[in-house]
Amino acid sequence: MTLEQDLRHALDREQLEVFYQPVVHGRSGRITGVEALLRWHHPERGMIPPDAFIPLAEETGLIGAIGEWVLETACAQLRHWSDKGMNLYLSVNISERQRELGLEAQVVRDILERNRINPSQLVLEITEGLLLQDSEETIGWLNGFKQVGVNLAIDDFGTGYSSLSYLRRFPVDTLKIDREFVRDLNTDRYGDSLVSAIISMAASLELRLIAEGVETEAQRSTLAQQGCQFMQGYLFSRPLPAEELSAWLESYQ
Ligand code: G
Ligand code: G
Ligand code: MN
Ligand code: NA
Repeated sequence: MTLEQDLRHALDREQLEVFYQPVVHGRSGRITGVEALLRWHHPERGMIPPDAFIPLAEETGLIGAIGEWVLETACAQLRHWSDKGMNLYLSVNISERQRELGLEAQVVRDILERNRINPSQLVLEITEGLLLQDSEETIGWLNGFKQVGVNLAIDDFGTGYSSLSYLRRFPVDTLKIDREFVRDLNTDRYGDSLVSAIISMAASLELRLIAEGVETEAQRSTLAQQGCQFMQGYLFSRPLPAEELSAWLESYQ
């Protein structure tokens, strides 16, 4: 069997699982939200990370059904956490391909309504590459989500060859600093300067900022000092299955 044939059955054979990684307020350590991250438990190959099958899912169009399943599953989980009194937001990665594959604003609205989730609790993460194309179709697609009341984040910010002017044309609320920049913090002065430039740019554009890949206390404290409010990374928690994250949330603080 090829990986593609296996992927065609992954959904109905219940081999896909959504993991969750907390996003915290860097100064207080308070948890503000979770990012949904897809995993594939392959019967022979073991756990396959998304980088190894999302591109295939995009090429084959399977990302349409898989992406909707992720959104539905993660929203149902958020409802469960809300019922337990936890006030979190949920961030879900979406691919550009999902635009042609039927992920319309109305679909997202239906999923939110079914799970009684307020649209302001959902963030859709898109990659910088999508914005670089700067097409009318993309802008219209994203504006549809904004009209539903959903927030939009740019993932892996800083890795594209961007003209920053696109930030004004797209209805984004949040930037996620790619972990490459966080890794270079405290190593040389250029690393620190780049991050502080991104932080001040986000502040002046009134964008929320999240640093990804925070692994050390030194990185956390430098980011907090420079004014980056929100963080995500192994220092706080790896992405975990829902049950494990529930336990983690209950024991934390
Ligand atoms: O979990 P991990 O760090 O291995 O994820 C790697 C990348 O895979 C993420 O940065 C994200 O862009 C992508 N990814 C994870 N889950 C999903 C998903 O449900 N849909 C899409 N389109 N991409 C995802
Ligand atoms: O959506 P995005 O491409 O940002 O996906 C986040 C990816 O980064 C996930 O695959 C997750 O497993 C990974 N990740 C999350 N926190 C850390 C971290 O602190 N260090 C590293 N190296 N990877 C991380
Ligand atoms: Mn992401
Ligand atoms: Na990403």
